[in-house]
Amino acid sequence: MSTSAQIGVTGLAVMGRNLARNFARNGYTVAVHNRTAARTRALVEEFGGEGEFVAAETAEEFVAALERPRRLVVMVKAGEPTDAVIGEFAPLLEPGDMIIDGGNAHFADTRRREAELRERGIHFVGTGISGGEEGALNGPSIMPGGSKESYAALGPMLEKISAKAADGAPCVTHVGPDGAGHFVKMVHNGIEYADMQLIGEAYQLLRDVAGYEPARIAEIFRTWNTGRLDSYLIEITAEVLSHVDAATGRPFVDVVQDRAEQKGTGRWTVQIALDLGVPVSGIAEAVFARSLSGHAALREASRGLAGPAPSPLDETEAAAFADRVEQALYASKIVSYTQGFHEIAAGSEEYGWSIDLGQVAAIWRGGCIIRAAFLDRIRAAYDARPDLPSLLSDETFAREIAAAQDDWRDVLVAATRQGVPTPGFAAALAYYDALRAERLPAALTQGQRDFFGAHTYRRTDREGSFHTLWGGDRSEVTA
Ligand code: NBP
Repeated sequence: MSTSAQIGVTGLAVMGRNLARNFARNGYTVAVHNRTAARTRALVEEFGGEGEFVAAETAEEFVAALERPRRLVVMVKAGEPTDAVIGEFAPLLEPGDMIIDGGNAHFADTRRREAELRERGIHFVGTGISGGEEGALNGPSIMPGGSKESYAALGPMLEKISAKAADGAPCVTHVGPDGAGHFVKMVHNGIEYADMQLIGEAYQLLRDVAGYEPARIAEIFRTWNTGRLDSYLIEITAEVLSHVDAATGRPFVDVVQDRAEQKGTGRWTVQIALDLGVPVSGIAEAVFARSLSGHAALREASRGLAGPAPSPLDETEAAAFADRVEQALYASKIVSYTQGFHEIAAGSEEYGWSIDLGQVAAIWRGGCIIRAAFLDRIRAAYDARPDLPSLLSDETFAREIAAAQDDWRDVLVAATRQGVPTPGFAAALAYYDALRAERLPAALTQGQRDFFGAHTYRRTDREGSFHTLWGGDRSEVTA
């Protein structure tokens, strides 16, 4: 066996196979390996003509095929399979070699694995990869963590196989040490949940309030896709909505069960946000909305509950309403990204990752599921002011929300009057209003907590902690 392969991929299901082909198509010699060897043989038989592959049946053969320092990409099911594969390969590696985990690992697992392997001199590069199977083959957005040295040896190869943004920049950057890459991938997926929920709410409003059919709504999404909402998710929404079911002749969206799954990274984004104390209400509502949709029995039992009488719009009103929905969708989207970037900033602070938020926006511009023209403007906002407290503090975004807010509020009024659930739009507006509020009822909360639990409070006019003797003469004491 020659030691000629510049990179190896183990785990050749849909993602690993396509990633291996992507490396090979870009001129690299790729060692390929899979637990079940039949997959390895199938890859070489089917796609061997696309480039140079070295098929390895055993772990030893695979490692021996790699030039040093070895670059070994693991694309297996996240969780125990990843630990099993690391356990199998690490003893065969030498200091300076790299294990690149491209699966959807939890960043805490990545931190643990990185620390363990660092002890043995092996670089563990937890890498978020977005774009699904098509992206893996033709250019994903890649979010590698790990050491700077590993990026020096690996970065140029990742830059070659990654998606390219409209300005030609590769959609990959060294996100930060240890688990930073997987953390950013997790939040990417959380934002993806929120984006999809907001688009779903816009669709439901156009259907139930404006009274439009799916084909017409598809046209509206196509129009929106030529403006500031230009994005992969809006584009595919139009495709899905215009698709007609061949068996029934009905709109495809009407024959699909309305139950969505929520698992993995979307849920983790919310769990970690709770741990970090970051309000990601839009992402949380998206996870909860999917969860609610899946409670079939509960929904069935609740179907007869009272709702408002329908009040159809005429053609002119419906068209005006559709324009307002675009405003509400755009404003809510800004809030989702604001929340997601806040979580990344908080994670970066907590774990000392020094993540460049502008770079994160930049590498999401191509290849990944949330790719959008809009991300270029987020990049510009952080580039202009790296210490931006929030995207809402950026002048351009603030101005756009100011222009959208009346319509945003009107859409929520209409949704509420007509009984259309819009938890994403509503959470986004509540977040916006809470952030800009002069005073929040948290002062009352603190008073209640001091009353029942002597939890103390701080005053607006003096330093220190105070407690009121609620059960006594209600005088105030210093706590
Ligand atoms: P899967 O997540 O379905 O995993 C299948 C692969 O894991 C096969 O190669 C299988 O080998 C291998 N494997 C398992 Br399962 N247990 C193993 C073990 N104990 N030891 C060795 N190998 C084991 O594949 P995928 O959908 O290609 O995804 C790969 C990774 O990429 C996952 O972490 C996924 O979350 C992530 N990801 C997927 C997407 C996507 O769009 N699908 C996007 C982004 C990231 P076998 O052939 O011998 O059973």
